[in-house]
Amino acid sequence: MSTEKTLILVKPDGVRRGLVGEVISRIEAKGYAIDAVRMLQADAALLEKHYAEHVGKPFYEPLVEFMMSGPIVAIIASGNRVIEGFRSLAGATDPTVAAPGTIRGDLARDQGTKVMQNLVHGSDSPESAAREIKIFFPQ
Ligand code: IDP
Ligand code: MG
Repeated sequence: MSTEKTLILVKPDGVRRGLVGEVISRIEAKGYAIDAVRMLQADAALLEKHYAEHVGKPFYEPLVEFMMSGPIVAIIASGNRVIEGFRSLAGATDPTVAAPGTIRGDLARDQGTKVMQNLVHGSDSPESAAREIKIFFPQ
């Protein structure tokens, strides 16, 4: 059985606020391995691939603008059930109601913007993880 992998992003709000180390610490403290880390500036074409399921939704354009507003940090983490485990560490999409103890619940809040600024992304299935890892780590 090969160890499961997931694609995690620290979004521009997390990088701006100096929370890259905090996010990586929580992943490591939970016991997952950090396999790769890369800082990059996303462009519209990359984000259209990554967020293909959201193209056309009302928050899509604000999402792309937000995700291009500064550098992001892409991380591959691994461990048994890491996809589900990181989603649990991240908390609910809406930071206002994300549970305390989670990354979004502890560290993010509503900023009054059209897109929810919620610090992190985590793949939601093995298929998404494989697809997203190829987008951010093409080599
Ligand atoms: P997830 O990041 O928790 O998996 P998704 O539904 O995949 O949530 O949405 C991708 C990102 O788009 C979210 O993390 C959030 O930044 C933003 N988003 C999702 N739904 C909404 C919404 O209804 N309003 C504003 N922004 C949203
Ligand atoms: Mg998602």
